Amino acid sequence: MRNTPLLVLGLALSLGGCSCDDEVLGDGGDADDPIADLGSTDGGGMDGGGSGTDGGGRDFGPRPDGGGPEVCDGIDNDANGIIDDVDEGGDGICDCLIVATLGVPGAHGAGDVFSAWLDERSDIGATALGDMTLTPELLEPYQVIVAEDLRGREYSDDEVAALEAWIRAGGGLMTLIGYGSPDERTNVNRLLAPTGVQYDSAQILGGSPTRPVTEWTEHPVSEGVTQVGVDNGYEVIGEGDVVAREGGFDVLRAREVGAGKVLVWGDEWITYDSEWTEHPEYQLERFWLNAIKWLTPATECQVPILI
Ligand SMILES: [Ca+2]
Ligand SMILES: [Ca+2]
Ligand SMILES: [Ca+2]
Ligand SMILES: [Ca+2]
Repeated sequence: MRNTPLLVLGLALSLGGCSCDDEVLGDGGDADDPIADLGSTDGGGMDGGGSGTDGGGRDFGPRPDGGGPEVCDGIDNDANGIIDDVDEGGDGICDCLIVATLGVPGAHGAGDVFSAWLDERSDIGATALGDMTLTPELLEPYQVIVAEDLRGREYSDDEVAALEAWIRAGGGLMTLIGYGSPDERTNVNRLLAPTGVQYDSAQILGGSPTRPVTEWTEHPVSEGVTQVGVDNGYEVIGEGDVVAREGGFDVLRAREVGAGKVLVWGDEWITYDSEWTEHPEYQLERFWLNAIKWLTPATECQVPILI
């Protein structure tokens, strides 16, 4: 299975289909899945010490460290130094990963392969937070959050502070841009402001269909990656390490903020079906695997990438 990612992807495409119409804003509250319960009961999704205090859907019953095979319980069961490092399918995404998306998927390309791909690689799948109000309680359960199109939404000071606190406590935030809405850049820059990384104002790197980003610096996120496509993005400026450049523009910056991390990518085409299925010269799946692994806390849910 691990040798046939395209086959698996094809399956994900056909199963995941395109339930992603343009009006996705409205179903941003689509968080009535198990993760919401995890978050609201005790916020203990990332809490290894939660045994006995939860009333939620997960079994946090007492299990001494080193006491057996690794399972998703917030404890390092096999005592190898990594909590919940489970990946039974060997797909490179930790089965215990608690991940969410923010905003709405883009509409310039078809489908939402990214969500379908991610959904089937961890037990819980990706929760779509949509335009929900960001609070410490909402964010606390998640280890990784990917912000997509943030148009139509003005984030308050409290929300910006909640996201910053979540990052500093160990959360991993990845942001995308380039969806073409006038306010998306304002909104994502507002959320990113405390991290020191920002999107510049001029649109860059138009391509047809996409233009490959070909300059990659040594970084965990660039391992095995030589080309990924972009179309009409924005340069990533400010703090952090430049991981990818093209045409004289910085396209990807990575920065550690407190105990957490931010990864700021200057476009959104990496979520569109065409980039996953029509460009064998792009290492898009490897890029996403690297990104999610790097954003995940170093001692939690770290599994090998085998593709
Ligand atoms: Ca372990
Ligand atoms: Ca465990
Ligand atoms: Ca997996
Ligand atoms: Ca774009």
